[in-house]
Amino acid sequence: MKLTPEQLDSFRRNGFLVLRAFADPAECEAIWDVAAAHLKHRIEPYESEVGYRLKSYQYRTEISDYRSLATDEKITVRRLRQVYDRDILFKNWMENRKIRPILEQVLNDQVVITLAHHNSIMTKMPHSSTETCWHQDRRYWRYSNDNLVSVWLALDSEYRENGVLEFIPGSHAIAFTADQFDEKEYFSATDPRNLPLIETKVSTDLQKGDVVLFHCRLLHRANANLTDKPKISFVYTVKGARTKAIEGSRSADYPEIYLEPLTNN
Ligand SMILES: O=C(O)CCC(=O)C(=O)O
Repeated sequence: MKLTPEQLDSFRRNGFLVLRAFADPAECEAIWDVAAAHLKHRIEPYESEVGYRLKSYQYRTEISDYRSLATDEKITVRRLRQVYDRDILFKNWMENRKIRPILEQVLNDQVVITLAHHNSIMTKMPHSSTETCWHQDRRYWRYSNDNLVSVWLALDSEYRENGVLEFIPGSHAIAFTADQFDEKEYFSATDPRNLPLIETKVSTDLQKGDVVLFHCRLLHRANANLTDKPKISFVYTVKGARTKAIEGSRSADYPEIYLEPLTNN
């Protein structure tokens, strides 16, 4: 399957693209079941809501050991990390051949899975999850250029009340100055210079099997989950083969999976 010229143009202009009903619902349900078991038993490595808030910018950029080291039974898991190696179902989704020609189009290069960063089951647990503020994923990642795209899979319905992603269209292509971000490099939602841009935010409800592609520099955020049901999503990141992780950074600390090219892009 390939994108139409209009879809490709939309991705390049807006920095994201929604692919409706892309994944098989049965595959989503199977992934949900395995994810739920790993969440129930809190299988490391994972990140807790508390850990997410406390970690510094430097920690997120440099440290590779992401085990939670949690001792508190009541802790809320925010994301399961390193899912590629957890289960064949996760690996199969990340190596899915139907999406590969699309990823080859948006990257205009051979597709490489980066295990260093988004390689996660993202959760929003009822009542105990937190808001994620406006940010670019690229801020903690160290690569030779920006040719990285994340693949978000909705395993069930996602909407405003349970924390669906919101995006600022076109923000991936804007040259911001460092002082428009706070010390953890969140895009300041109180800076008067940022407000007109934030007002252009968009979001769309997602259904089971919908996929969202988004560029690593696209500003995005999400609400806490205010419903009674967990929201569980899958996100992984791919890069073009010509994009290189910077030696000595966390981005270079994990293997990369080079996927067989399926088109001539
Ligand atoms: O679900 C969320 O709260 C935010 C997820 C996110 O920002 C990301 O995966 O980059």
